[in-house]
Amino acid sequence: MLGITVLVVAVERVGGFGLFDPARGGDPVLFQHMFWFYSHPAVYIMVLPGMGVISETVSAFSRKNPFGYKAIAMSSLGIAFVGFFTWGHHMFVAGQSTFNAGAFGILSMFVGVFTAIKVFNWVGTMYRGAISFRTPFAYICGFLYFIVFGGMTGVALATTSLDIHWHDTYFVVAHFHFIMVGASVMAFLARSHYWFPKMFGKSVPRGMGGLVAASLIILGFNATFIPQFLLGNFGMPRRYYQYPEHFQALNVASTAGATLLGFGFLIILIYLAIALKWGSRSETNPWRSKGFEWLTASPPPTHNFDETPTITQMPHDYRTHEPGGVIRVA
Ligand SMILES: [Cu+2]
Repeated sequence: MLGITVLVVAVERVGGFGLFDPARGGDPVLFQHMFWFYSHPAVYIMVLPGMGVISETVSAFSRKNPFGYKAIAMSSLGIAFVGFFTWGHHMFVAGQSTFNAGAFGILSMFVGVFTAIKVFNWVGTMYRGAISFRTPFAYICGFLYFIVFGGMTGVALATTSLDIHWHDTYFVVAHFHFIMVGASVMAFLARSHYWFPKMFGKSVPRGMGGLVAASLIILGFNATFIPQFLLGNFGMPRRYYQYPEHFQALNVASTAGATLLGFGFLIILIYLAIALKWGSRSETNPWRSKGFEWLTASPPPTHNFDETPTITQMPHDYRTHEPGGVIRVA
């Protein structure tokens, strides 16, 4: 879709045809349709792998089989499918009919329903699990918070009457970042800590660095984007760098939050770089995970396995007792 759109723009500009340009008899709303038909599902390119990563990580750090595994898997397919029929929610004020707006609004809310199914099952996986509070678990909690907050503001934005007020304001920017940066980056951080020993054969440091960085990132993120929800609701449009005096305080708060966020990432970079250079060697499976990737050495040799491994358990089967692990299954 993106390729076709770029091609049509090129044909219009080089050939002088009027396809999108209203001055030449084209339709600019057609450009919006083509752009959002691609750009809405594009969000899921980033957040669906994050959801998959969290499903695995929740299971590993609760030492329990994922609760409602099939529901988690099917709701991913549901999001991927319905995501192709929601693009019109970006165009509620582009002269859409009431019927179209209502249909796009309801279809968009289905994404919220599928996400809620996942959240319920992730929390169900944690329930009565033997939770280990290592750094990745902090990011799992952050992820759950951001996806719930971001998801609920998404359902609100899919409501046409509310969207007319919030359209093209900072409210949309804040909602988008809660999902894209909040949820996706939390999943990325959870899994980069989790796979760090797998990738480099070095332990993730157990010091305070992980907790301090996670707190700075989660607090900083809220301080950055909650003021933007407020600014949007007060009517500050997006993509403007000048604004009336009374928006100043909230914009400064947002910048301060972004600074905290930056320091959080800096701390992670520093302690991971130190661990890489001077850290202790990690054991083969430091998290006692049942994932198949942990059956080989860390880091894995080029050929992965010396011989074909015999798989005796499913990758999330935490029912069996392992030395040193307290396993409780609901
Ligand atoms: Cu969208």
